[in-house]
Amino acid sequence: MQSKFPKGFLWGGAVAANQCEGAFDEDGKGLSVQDVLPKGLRGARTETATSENLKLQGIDFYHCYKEDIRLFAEMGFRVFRTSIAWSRIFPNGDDKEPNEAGLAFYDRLFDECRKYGIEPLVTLSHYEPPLALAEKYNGWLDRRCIDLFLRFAETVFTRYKRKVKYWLTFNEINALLRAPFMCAAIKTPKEELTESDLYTAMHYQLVASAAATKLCHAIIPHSLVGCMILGVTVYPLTPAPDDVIQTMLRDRETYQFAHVHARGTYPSYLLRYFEKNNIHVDMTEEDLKTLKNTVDFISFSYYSSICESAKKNAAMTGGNLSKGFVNPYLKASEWGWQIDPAGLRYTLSKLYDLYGLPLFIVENGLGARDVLIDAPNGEKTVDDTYRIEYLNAHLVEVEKAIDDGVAVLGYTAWGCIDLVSASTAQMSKRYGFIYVDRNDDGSGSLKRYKKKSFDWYREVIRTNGESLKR
Ligand code: BGP
Repeated sequence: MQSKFPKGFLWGGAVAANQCEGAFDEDGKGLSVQDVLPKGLRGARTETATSENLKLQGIDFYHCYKEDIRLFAEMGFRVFRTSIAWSRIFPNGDDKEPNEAGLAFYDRLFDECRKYGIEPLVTLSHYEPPLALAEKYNGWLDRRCIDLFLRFAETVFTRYKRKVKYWLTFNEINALLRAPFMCAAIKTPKEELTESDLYTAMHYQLVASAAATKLCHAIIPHSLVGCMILGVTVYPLTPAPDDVIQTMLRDRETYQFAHVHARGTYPSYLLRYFEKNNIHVDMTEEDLKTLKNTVDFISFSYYSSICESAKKNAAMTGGNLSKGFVNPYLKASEWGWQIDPAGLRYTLSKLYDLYGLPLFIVENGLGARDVLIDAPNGEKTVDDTYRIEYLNAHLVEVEKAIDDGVAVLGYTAWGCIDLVSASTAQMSKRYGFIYVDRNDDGSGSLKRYKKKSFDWYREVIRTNGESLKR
């Protein structure tokens, strides 16, 4: 069958600085919130960075990036999504001057990408605000974080204006309401935060996102800026109207964020929610003007779907930050994330119907326990047929959405090289086309091996999707 993927479709892979770079205190880098979260997003924070945190070393991408990008180029990547660790550039978040060694690292990294014709797609904030912002400001509960973020954004836009065209502001911005320390460096325990606190922090990030979008367009006229949403896809558990209404309400928790970014205003249901619940958000006239700087595209992560119900007595499942009810029609990954390729088509179509902006799938993939085996050429490899099946099925659904008329800019498979998991901080939850020899106890040579999916993805990219099994 002839591929429906448009010419120039941006095929590639995605990582985040804190999950792969390591070198957590090298070349002047300050600590980020991730450096004190050794058990992942649900675990408790420690007072300072401890050696049990696998992220401190990551997969040593900070030193191995040349080898890794060469492997991405071998697969034919046209885009590589990563984040700039804010604390490499502004170690305390509020430093007057940026750290030149940190800036120089990303120069080298982006140059290496461009050498192979790979477009960098850069996330400004991927769950890694400087820890000092938590200590000194209580993070994004403080309005001054908007300006500090813009100082960071302006610095990197100016520095990389000839190297980076595609930018994302906040990774999975809607996660802030559930993980305020990790997303927004808010030190106060979540149980002690009021809804006014949480929505005020969210509002500050939305204003910062819009202001950064404006700034980016001014500094890099040909740039394209996107928001990034945790694409929680929700179905009613049954056709009971109460379940359908519950699903609609749950959907709004996700879509409200895309709405502000795409339309430049708060949706009326959210403003009413504030009013009815006595939620006071520190919102100025100036802020509302700033929000009018809307994004060029919407990006999102998609791993699974969940169900909603008005009755609260069914079995629960879900991804990192998205608990819901088990869908009896779907199987799940080893970590209980239900696998639903058609849900990706559904999500793409829904977002496009609502906002009409181009979409970018910037995370998708299967976390699995891979087993290293001997390869015929004397090397080692992984027979990850299960991953190929997962990715193939999802890409076929992306193609159907494109065929339906949805504008999709590209697809970056999550964790294209094995990295440390965000939710569990495990190394053994692997997503990559490239195996990294590192274990949960920190042992391993860090050597890279191509998995079976490596050749499979190379062929998908080479044929612009034609080789997919339909
Ligand atoms: C998303 C995050 C990523 C990534 C991914 C997979 O929510 O943006 O950083 O880690 O989920 O999750 P995990 O690593 O927990 O398997």
